[in-house]
Amino acid sequence: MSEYVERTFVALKPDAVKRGITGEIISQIEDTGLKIMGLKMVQATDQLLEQHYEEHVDKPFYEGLAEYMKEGPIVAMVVEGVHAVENMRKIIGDTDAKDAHPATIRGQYAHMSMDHADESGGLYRNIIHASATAEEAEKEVGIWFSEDELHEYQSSVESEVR
Ligand code: 3AN
Repeated sequence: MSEYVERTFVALKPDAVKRGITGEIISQIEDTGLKIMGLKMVQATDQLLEQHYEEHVDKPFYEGLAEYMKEGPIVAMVVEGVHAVENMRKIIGDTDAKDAHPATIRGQYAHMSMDHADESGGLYRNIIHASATAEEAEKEVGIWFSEDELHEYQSSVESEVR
């Protein structure tokens, strides 16, 4: 496999599931040609979140972040494609929805700012997560998926390239 073909972990967070916009978001990801290799609905637990957000566990916002991520189920996905990590990060947009370009998923479906959420003691909801680096992607795919939940097949886009 080409070194440029990567897998990344994507989570449609509880606010996306509750708002009923997971289908629209998945469509947008599929429209780019990126391939879904795994997809399931999961209720996050403290144990999963402590592994996933290992670098944030001691931060002041962690408690609120964990509360938000447990508000309902998430839709967890593994997405594969050429430069999938970088492509997915571009598609989702900046972490702070107020800075996210309007064409990105966070820009389309969220507007809240982290400063406002922090100041008002509210939860900061931003719709979607995608791994930031290839190393983070490998770790996160391993936390949320087992090998037998990932499906190998050739997408139409891949047949076009070859
Ligand atoms: P990303 O999810 O874009 O990689 P990270 O890793 O910096 O962003 O942060 C992980 C998650 O933690 C964010 N998606 C956001 O929900 C939450 N978060 C980060 N910083 C703050 C903050 N200052 N206040 C509230 N939530 C935050």
